[in-house]
Formats: sequence, C-alpha cells, structure tokens
Amino acid sequence: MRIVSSAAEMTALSKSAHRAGKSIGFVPTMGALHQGHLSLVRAARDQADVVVVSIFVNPAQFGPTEDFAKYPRSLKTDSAMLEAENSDHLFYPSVEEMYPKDADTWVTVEALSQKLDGQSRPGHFRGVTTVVAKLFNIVQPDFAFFGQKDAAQVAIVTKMTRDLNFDVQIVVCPIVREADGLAMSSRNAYLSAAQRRQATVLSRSLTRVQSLAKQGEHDAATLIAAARQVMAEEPSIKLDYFEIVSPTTLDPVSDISNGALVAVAAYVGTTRLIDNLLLPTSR
Ligand code: PAJ
Repeated sequence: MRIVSSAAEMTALSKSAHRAGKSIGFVPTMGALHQGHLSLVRAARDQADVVVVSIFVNPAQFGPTEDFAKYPRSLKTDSAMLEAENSDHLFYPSVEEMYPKDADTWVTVEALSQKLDGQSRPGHFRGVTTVVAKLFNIVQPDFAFFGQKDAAQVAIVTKMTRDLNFDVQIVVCPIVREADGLAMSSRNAYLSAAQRRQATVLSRSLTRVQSLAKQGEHDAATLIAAARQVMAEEPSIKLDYFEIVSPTTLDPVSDISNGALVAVAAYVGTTRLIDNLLLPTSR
C-alpha cells in the first residue's frame, strides 16, 4: 500500500488508474480505524478495482470547543489494518495540504446542514461537505463508501453529490456494532469502563422503538416518549436529541408507516455519541 500525502500525486495515481480502465472505490475517514471503517474498505474492495482510503482529521468540521486536538491519531496501526485489507493507496494529507492559508471557499448544503447534529454542532456539516468535495476532486472516485452510522452525513453528502453533479456513486454500508449493541466509533475510546457500560442505553433506546414499531405502533410521538424513558434509565447521560425523521429531508415525521430514520445523540460525560435505526416502510 502506498501512503500519499500530496494531493497532486493522489490525483495523478487516480488518473492513471482510470486510464488503465480501472474503477476507484474511495473510503474517506478520520482514522483511529475500527471494524466499522474496515467494513467500508471491504465493500470498496468487493466493488472496485482500486481502493483508496483517506485519513484526515478535518479541523473544519470541529467546533472551537470540540475534540480536534485530542481526536485519536494512530497512523501506524491504521496503516497496518489497511494493508491487511489490501487497500491500494492511503491518502494522508497534512492540514496545510488540504487548506492552504489563502483557502476561502466552502461547500454548504444549506437546509440539511441545520438539522439533527447540525443543530448542536454549528458549522460541522459545512466542514464535512467542504472536505468531502475536495477529497472527491482529488481522488476522483467512481464509488464512495459511507457508513449509515452517520445518517445525517449520508443524507447531506448524497444531496451535495446530486446538487453539484459529482460523478460519484455513494454507497451506504450498515452500522457495525459491538457485541452489546454499542455502535462502533473512534470516540468510544474516550469512555471510562463505567461510561462504556452506560453507553449501551443509546442502542437500547433504538431497539425499544424497533420492537414497538414491529408490534404496530406507528405514532412517532409515542415512540419518542418510549425511547426517552429508556434513555432516562441512565440519568448521567445527557440526551442531545431523539428524533424520528425522513431519512432524506431529515424533517420530523409524525407517522412511521412510510419508513423513517430514528436518530439519537447524547453526551456520555463530555463524549458525544450518536446512533440510529432505519425503520422500513410498513405499508
Ligand atoms: P469517521 O468518523 O472516521 O468515519 C468514516 C466513515 O466510517 C464514515 O462514513 C462513517 O459513517 C463510517 N463509520 C464509522 N463508524 C461506523 C460503524 N460503526 N459502522 C459503519 N460505518 C461506520 O465520518 C467521518 O469520519 C468524517 O466526517 C469524514 C466523512 C471522513 C469527513 O471528514
């Protein structure tokens, strides 16, 4: 696997792959890789000829009081994991390479960026869409792989890809969980042993909604109330939001019969965790 830190060199590699008739599968990440990330790499390996993974802790998507400085960075173990998955190229740019001092252009999906996590993380999705647009231009992928774990990010990147005519197919992969249900996340590393146990309440609240929905409860307000009751079982965890929305517009729905995205975000100590569940249409 080749580690590439220059954007121009990355683009040259992608162009030569395309000239050779090869398709490119791209997995953007911020590193501190776990099985969730690797599931995307495997999907890329299955679907494309050349697999490019990026690791870039993107300062533009962190708020001023957020964890940019302490975000886990582990290039050595990450690159060994990617090597073991037969990735072809690791794009690992510096902040200066991605954001030269005079950079002054942003990509924003206006309305969607204000919904769900966008409400409590102002500017977050502007940072995500700007870096993903730049990465798409640099890597020139045919397919780009994203995890359902970040459901709002999926909706926003899909919208950006359409609105800006990126010639990239977005492939969404299911959430990979720990044995006790906790969604895998690089941020789980911040949790103490006690917090790690408490954190399972997020997935338990979603499971509760899922079983009530299966029993025929279609009213979103009733489902949210039941989920909030489960969340209250861990009083030290501070709920940020629990919402039932359309997976594409991220607007609340009052009835889940046409399918819905059930999304939760909560603070476990100072660590913000998110999780979600896609309910299928029951009509
Ligand atoms: P990061 O949090 O590193 O996640 C990279 C990709 O891995 C995202 O598409 C995310 O949804 C996926 N992922 C994370 N945990 C997962 C899990 N448990 N199961 C399945 N997929 C999972 O998301 C970002 O980085 C950044 O915002 C990025 C898109 C790289 C832009 O900076």
